[in-house]
Amino acid sequence: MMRLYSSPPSPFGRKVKMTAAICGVKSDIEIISIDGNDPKSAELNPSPLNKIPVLALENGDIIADSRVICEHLIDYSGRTEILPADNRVAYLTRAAVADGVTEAALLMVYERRFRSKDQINAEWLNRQNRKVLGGLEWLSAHCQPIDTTPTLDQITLAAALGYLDFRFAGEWRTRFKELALWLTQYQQMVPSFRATDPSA
Ligand SMILES: N[C@@H](CCC(=O)N[C@@H](CS)C(=O)NCC(=O)O)C(=O)O
Repeated sequence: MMRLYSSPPSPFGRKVKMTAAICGVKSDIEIISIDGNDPKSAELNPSPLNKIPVLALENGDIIADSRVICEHLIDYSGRTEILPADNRVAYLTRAAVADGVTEAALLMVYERRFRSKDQINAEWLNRQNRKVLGGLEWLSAHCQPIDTTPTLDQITLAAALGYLDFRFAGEWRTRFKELALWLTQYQQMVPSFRATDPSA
């Protein structure tokens, strides 16, 4: 049994959980919940960076970060259509841009969470917000309709948009209507997206 260290609100953890479900390997993975704000819980985390998600294999090896875990699960399950060999770099680039949106949004959340009110840097927040908006603009122009099985870039995009819904009250939806429609389609087609909704 593999062990996935994660937490329900983590967008990168959600991406991995959806990938595991879509690959059909969910039952091979035990989920260990980590609360990064609780030092006792964080001690359980085998990641040398103390980040989540991280996957521990039966032989004790760890796999990080979420991108590598997803690629591992796709290889392990043999579900290669989730990351097609044709145009692989284009799929990985769309996934990297969607992850970049999540990273920028996460940095905005951390700026407000870990700094006192008078330390919060508005220019830093704007800088990250421009990355979120620029990323969404680009993804809106490059996202693909979902076929029977979502691909890794689409799973990553859904995790990013789901995080914006969760932490920023879905503000992106008025400006990016096509992405909002796309996410509705994804939500209808992918049960693991609904099952991993952090606000449910
Ligand atoms: N690039 C990493 C990012 C992981 C990440 O930033 N995880 C957050 C939670 S969603 C975390 O562990 N934050 C704790 C910290 O940065 O100390 C990945 O794709 O897994």
